[in-house]
Amino acid sequence: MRKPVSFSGIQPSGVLHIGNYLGAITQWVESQNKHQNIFCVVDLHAITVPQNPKILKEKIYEIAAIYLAAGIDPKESIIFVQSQVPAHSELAWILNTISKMGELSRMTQFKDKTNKIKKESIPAGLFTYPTLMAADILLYNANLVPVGEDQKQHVELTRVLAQRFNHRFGKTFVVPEPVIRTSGARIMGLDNPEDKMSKSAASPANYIALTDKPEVIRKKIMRAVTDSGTKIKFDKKRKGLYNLLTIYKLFSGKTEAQIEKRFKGKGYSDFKKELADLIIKKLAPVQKKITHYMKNKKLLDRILADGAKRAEKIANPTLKEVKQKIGLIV
Ligand code: ATP
Ligand code: LTN
Repeated sequence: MRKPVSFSGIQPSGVLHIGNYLGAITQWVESQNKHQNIFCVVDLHAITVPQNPKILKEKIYEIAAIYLAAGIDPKESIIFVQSQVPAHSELAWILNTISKMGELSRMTQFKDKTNKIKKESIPAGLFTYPTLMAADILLYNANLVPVGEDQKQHVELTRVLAQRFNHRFGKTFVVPEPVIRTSGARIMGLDNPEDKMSKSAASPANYIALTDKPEVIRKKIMRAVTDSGTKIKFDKKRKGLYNLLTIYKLFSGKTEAQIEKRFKGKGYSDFKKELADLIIKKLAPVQKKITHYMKNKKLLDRILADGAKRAEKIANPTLKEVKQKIGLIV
């Protein structure tokens, strides 16, 4: 039987942190034999807000390097850059013609990203961002779209557009399902355990970037917000400590009971020191691989070119069918 197709994308902007790693990337690696996975570096989405061209280029490579370093096998999965497969832009344009101003205006990400901008200055690309995301997903007839809660609304809109197109022009697209992780890790900010760890956080003290150096990791963990308690226990009410213990649990693979036993009678400082050591140790091989790929741009170029070629084999026939159905000459 054909494996379900899973499509996900990460924008090459900001820094990837251990929240993204533990909450998303490691799950994707684990699902490699269950799904046909397609991982996209969505550079055309990143430019919906101003980017420095030199930094953007490095970030595009870095996301690809992180996918690979985390263990995504480019032979099993497809890893590619969105702008290298022109079908994305073409289908996005066609989907724009069946999208409504009303539904795009209702997207909460659009509202959040534009609430401080004067209406006449809002970049049109921010407004049509979701139609490009719909194109990403629909080109591959993806069944599953693993995303964070904040992206659920965009996947819902993708479903609406797929259904609208199918209704008007005949069955063409698979209607995808969002996959939102409900159990497991939602890593919280180190400086504020009330909110999730986020790459758009105001301060770098909020997160541990996958590329943070050992001394930076140690400093950030030692300074992480906890409470005035003393016992090392998994207690959801003690949010800061609970978050650090969760990070320990995910990186160590130990059970909560094992961890509580290990730190019985020990203080926060001992625990934090061990946690920092553990993160440093677990990230070291990943970081080494990221550096390896970043120093070998030619290798990355080759992997990405191969990924784009394989992506086009799926995307181009879908685009062709779409063009035929709407009456274009192909
Ligand atoms: P931002 O906060 O700027 O929106 P982000 O750090 O949430 O960015 P995304 O690109 O939105 O990053 O998320 C990429 C993936 O990482 C998503 O699947 C999302 O669910 C996951 N993720 C992001 N932050 C966390 C977190 N703190 N804990 C667990 N998973 C996370
Ligand atoms: N908008 C998403 C990134 C993204 C995506 C996609 C995710 C672009 N296209 C297609 C899943 C499927 C974000 O900002 N996290």
